[in-house]
Amino acid sequence: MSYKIPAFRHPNLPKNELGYTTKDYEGAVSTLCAGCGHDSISAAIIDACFQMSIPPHRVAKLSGIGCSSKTPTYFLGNSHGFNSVHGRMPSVATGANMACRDLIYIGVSGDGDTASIGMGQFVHAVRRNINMVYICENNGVYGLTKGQDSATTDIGSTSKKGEPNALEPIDLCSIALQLGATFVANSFSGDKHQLIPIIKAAIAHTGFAFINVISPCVTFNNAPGSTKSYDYIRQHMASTNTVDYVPQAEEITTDYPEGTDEKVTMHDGSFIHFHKLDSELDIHSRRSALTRIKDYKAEDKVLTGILFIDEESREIHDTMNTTKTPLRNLTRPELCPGEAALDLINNLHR
Ligand SMILES: Cc1ncc(C[n+]2csc(CCOP(=O)(O)OP(=O)(O)O)c2C)c(N)n1
Ligand code: SF4
Ligand SMILES: [Mg+2]
Repeated sequence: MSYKIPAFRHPNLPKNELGYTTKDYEGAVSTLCAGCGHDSISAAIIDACFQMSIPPHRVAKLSGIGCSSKTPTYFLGNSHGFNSVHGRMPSVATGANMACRDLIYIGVSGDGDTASIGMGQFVHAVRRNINMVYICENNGVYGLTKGQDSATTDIGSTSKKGEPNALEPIDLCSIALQLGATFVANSFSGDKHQLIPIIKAAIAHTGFAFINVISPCVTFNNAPGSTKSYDYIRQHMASTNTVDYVPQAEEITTDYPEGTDEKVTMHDGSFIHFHKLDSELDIHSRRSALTRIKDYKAEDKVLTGILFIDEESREIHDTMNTTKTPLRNLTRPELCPGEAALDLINNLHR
């Protein structure tokens, strides 16, 4: 049986600055299991893009393979998309971004896709500071292939039919921080009030923005012994901060309380306003973020929120001094400047 999203929507749905409603940011109907955390993340991406009034044709969605990697079909149906090979999303995103820097790149991956087969690709996308949002929908399990433990499964955690996991997990936020990621956040699919502003901030960030989202797999990893279940995360989640994303030129009407508040200005003039719940966390310090992740883990807590931002981030195009023109728009004389230019280069090497 095939399903279709009904075309009818309430006529008074709110519109954004472009005159679009959330319907213009939706995709095909999801075929994931009912209650899967990944669907909530898709909904958060839809809301974030709608609220930021992003023209859908300016977004390119990329993914690998997995239930998580299927999700770009379920959001932003009017955007560009490329569903690649297991673990290969970062290289496809890198190539697309190098060829055209004008688009907003949203990569979606899973914990298997990122922390196992795709780890080699992930680390280089971080290191190169590719200007993209990278969302790892982390359920601590290989959902699509029916529930094997992944590299992010905690020690002692049990999936539906498995034995307690014996191996140390990989903490992707810590890895991203150590490799120099310029934006790192951790969140939970069941907390859209936290996740939506984080996604908006990540889109506004210049450079590689990594968001690890704990996203329970209701079919294979929502059992009482699992540390990635809805119950476990709700009981062990601790937020570092609450975040407001304030677009450039928007009037500031919110009355922010003094004290543990902080304003971070983004390259485009928009800013993120933090209300810090953990006064020990300095969001400009990698060391502070790494220490706090460990501290909370030792107390059996999952630290969520934006953990680190580098306001001075230089994305790869700035570092490599590449052309601002998308490659498809370069003309023949620009690509092939002639014999005199070639002679000049050759003479430099003589
Ligand atoms: C090269 C290759 N190896 C293995 C597979 C089988 N495979 C498909 S999805 C997957 C794991 C998916 O896990 P994850 O990335 O965590 O996504 P989830 O389904 O949990 O969202 C594997 C091993 C594959 N498709 N391609
Ligand atoms: S198997 Fe798990 S990850 Fe895959 S759609 Fe179902 S609940 Fe989601
Ligand atoms: Mg997974």
